[in-house]
Amino acid sequence: MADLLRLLLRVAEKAANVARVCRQEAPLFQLLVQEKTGDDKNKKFVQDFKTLADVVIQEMIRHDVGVQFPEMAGFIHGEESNKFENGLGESVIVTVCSTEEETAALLASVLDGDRTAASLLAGAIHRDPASIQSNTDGLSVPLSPSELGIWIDPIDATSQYIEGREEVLEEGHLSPSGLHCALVLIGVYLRSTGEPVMGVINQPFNHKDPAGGGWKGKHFWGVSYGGTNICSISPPKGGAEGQRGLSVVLSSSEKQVVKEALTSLCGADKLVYASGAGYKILCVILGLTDVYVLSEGSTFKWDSCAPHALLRALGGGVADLTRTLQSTCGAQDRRTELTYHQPATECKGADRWANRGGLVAYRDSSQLGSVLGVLKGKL
Ligand code: 2IP
Ligand code: CA
Ligand code: CA
Repeated sequence: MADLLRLLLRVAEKAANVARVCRQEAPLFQLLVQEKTGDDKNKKFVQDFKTLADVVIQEMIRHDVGVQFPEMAGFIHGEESNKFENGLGESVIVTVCSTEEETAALLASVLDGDRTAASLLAGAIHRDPASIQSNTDGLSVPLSPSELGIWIDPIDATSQYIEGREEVLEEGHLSPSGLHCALVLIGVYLRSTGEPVMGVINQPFNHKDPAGGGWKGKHFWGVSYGGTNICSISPPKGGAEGQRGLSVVLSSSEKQVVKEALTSLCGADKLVYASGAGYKILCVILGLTDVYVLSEGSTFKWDSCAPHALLRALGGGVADLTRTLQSTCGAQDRRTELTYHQPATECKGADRWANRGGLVAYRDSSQLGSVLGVLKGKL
């Protein structure tokens, strides 16, 4: 498991490099932010490029993990499909080839012959990332790769990534929107039970290098299986809630009835809003807020798997909101935790993997209990 964790930290850093390169290199940045003007062909092409960044990152992760752990190859899933249909109606299977030149040639065919953009992307995909500082020595968990599956969200909060607003993050504060909400999420689950056992989160745009070297990222990881619970982040000191009162984060599009119920519990100033499903769970992990409530089925397995593993390692979790509200055991019912191995067979396409009952992410089950208490009977 330690080998797998180190590999995931590396590929997540490579993914972050690709995400940064797309914003830093002018020929790629132009494609990312171009106004949707011009002829129809151009409009479609710009749309394609935005999806291409995600597809390329996911395929790179799938490729690198499959090479080192062939037993996992059929169990690496993600938000994107590698069959890429460009606006011209051509369909290309995006794969990472064994050499940079081959990958560049393949990408050029997707990018309508734009060789400059294709070689910049291929360069980032094949370049070794800077070494990752992570204290994984001595980590030993009795699980083998053949028991595990992976969920990847190559870029979560894509809209924030494309909009690209730069925020200076204040220590200990949640910043609701901007580039820092974009995250690379890689979660590992147990094929037999669907429980999340390992997660890596890479935040490609954490801060700007004061020496002018561009954006620097930050990474977080956690492992939770059996008696082993290790997280790269320590739990917030002395229960953050003690000093400031319970705080809950929501999507700005959350239902009014949920907003009202939670205002009655924590007061309007402790109800905060932020972009990105992954970023909101990360805020709970970091103790910037206590609970994340989502009443809609608008997130997917790839959004929650990685941060869920970190929360479990810290003693918290992510539960299915609808099922938890129906459970007679409430906050203590571990059976309502989200799982990652079974699709909703009655649904089609991406919806098969939606967290259909909504979700609630928490570090502390007594805080979960208070939130469930005010939501009961309201939804
Ligand atoms: C999205 C993204 C959105 C989130 C939505 C996710 O993933 O995280 O921000 O909505 O649920 O599926 P909200 O910000 O309202 O929580 P992606 O960016 O990968 O499509
Ligand atoms: Ca997502
Ligand atoms: Ca995504």
